[in-house]
Amino acid sequence: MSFVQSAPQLPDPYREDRVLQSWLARVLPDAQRRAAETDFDALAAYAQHAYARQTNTMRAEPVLTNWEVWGNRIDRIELTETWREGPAIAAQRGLVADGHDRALGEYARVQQFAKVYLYHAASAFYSCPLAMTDGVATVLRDAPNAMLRERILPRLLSRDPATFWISGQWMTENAGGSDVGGSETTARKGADGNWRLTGRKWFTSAINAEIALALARPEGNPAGADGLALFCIETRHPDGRWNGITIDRLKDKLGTRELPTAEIHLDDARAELVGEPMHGVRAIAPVLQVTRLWNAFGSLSTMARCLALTRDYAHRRTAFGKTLAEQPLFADTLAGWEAGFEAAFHLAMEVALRLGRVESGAGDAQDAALQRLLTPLAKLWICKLGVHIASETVEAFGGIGYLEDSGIPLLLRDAQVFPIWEGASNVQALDFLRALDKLGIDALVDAVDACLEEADGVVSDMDAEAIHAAIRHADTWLRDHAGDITALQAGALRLGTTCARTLAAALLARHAAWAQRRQGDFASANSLRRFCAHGLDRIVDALSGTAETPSPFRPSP
Ligand code: MFK
Repeated sequence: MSFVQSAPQLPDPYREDRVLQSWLARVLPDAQRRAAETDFDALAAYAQHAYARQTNTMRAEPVLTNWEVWGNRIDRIELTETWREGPAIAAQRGLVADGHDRALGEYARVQQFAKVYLYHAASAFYSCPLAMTDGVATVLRDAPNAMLRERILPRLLSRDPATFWISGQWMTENAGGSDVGGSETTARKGADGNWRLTGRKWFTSAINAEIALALARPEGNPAGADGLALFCIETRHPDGRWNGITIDRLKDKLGTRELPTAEIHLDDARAELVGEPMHGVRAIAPVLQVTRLWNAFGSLSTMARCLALTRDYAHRRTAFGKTLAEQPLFADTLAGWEAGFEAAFHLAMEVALRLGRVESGAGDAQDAALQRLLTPLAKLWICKLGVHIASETVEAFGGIGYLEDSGIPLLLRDAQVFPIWEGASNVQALDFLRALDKLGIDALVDAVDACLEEADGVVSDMDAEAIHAAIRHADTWLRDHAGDITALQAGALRLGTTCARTLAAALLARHAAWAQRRQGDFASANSLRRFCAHGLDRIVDALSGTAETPSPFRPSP
């Protein structure tokens, strides 16, 4: 028998994750961490179980049956095994409930997102409806409609699988996923006082959800985003029939293939108005803020999976007389991805921390500003980084990494959804610009300064100077272009990426200093050095990348 390579094994995603362990040790109070550890361990065990199963069953997908044999329309969805397990795990482990649990105080969101991070890569994107459910709970919590608060919300926050419901979020129509102001779905108030929605929704993920929030235009309202209103739909009648919904087909997607994403028609679907019969985009914005943070954590979870498998494989695979881990270039390459991942982890966790502080009442204006500014930054940079690291992982596994049944291509295909889902990177960059217009950049500059002050004496002058220089450049660039909306928009992604990387570096510096002083651990400091060496500033020349740059596809004048 010739040589057979042993397959990579997944180490314990909780106990063996240095970055998570170290961050929790610094931030989460000991008693709270101990209390949460049963769930952390259970989610890690589930991840290992699901990984072992997934390597044997690569192609599980949901099945839509539109018609039963006698000719009745049924639109039945059969879910995959991982999806059938989803409600019990989500409810019992508090994947949504924790984030809204006032008893967890300002750390509610941190605890919740640590769980999301542990669960996502095992969830076959059951995390998608959980993200939407979390966002919808955030809206319903403050909704003027008491029925929604009293009847629906407790189900979204339930820790009992028997009563737990998930929610969809139906915004996207054929006319636009980004520009939703052109939505064509109409809302009509009947003589019985009930609202009925009619139209077509084009990307309804988790169509098996019990409820969904949907945008629709009440009859007589003006065109544009402001004329839309936000509605809550229970997808089925109490007897199980669909509530004015037909499922045309499931989308044939590059990744996320266990997630049933549908095209649907609404035909007089009964709905509840969430608040006022206008300003629907403003009303749904909190959903976007929450789901975008889930995206960042989903991408981090994928990266952690990529890195864990690659690192394990690097100790199994021998080439040219050494393991890959002993090959200087392989080790250097891997350390580069790990540094980026670690910085990204700190950025996402900072958003979770600030969100929890704001929601629990422990936060101040600085927390609120940072939460608003950092959410689109985390989404735009971390989700792109996830695609890069997943792509590098395929390469690290060589030919086997290109084969479906290694499970590695799945990581890349799934990672690619994050920069698209809930607003593409350019949409995030423009959202960041809008938030800057309202809040200014001072909160970011102050946050960087505060981190560097805490890191003083431990982090090298060179790293500190690089971080300072990058945030000052962003500040100056903004002032230099104040009022020039074309230049600001053209540079928004470069500016956003620079700010994301710089904040991430500053947060990592603060943590590295803590880990070095308190635990004698230099790992984060090493990551910081490497991350800074890759350069923080992506703004470059203000003119590059604008419409004035000559295109290679146009003939020269
Ligand atoms: C795992 C799943 C896989 C399945 C495959 C997925 C494939 C992709 C499927 C999709 O289609 S995902 C795409 C989902 N779409 C989005 O995420 C929306 C992207 N577009 C945006 O984010 C736009 O910026 C947005 C629609 C929110 C707003 O555009 P508009 O129409 O120009 O409105 P405007 O005037 O900017 O904002 C309206 C109000 O909302 C304003 O409040 P006021 O009325 O008080 O002024 C804004 O301040 C507020 N707002 C907007 N974005 C906000 C926000 N508030 C807080 N946070 C935000 N992020």
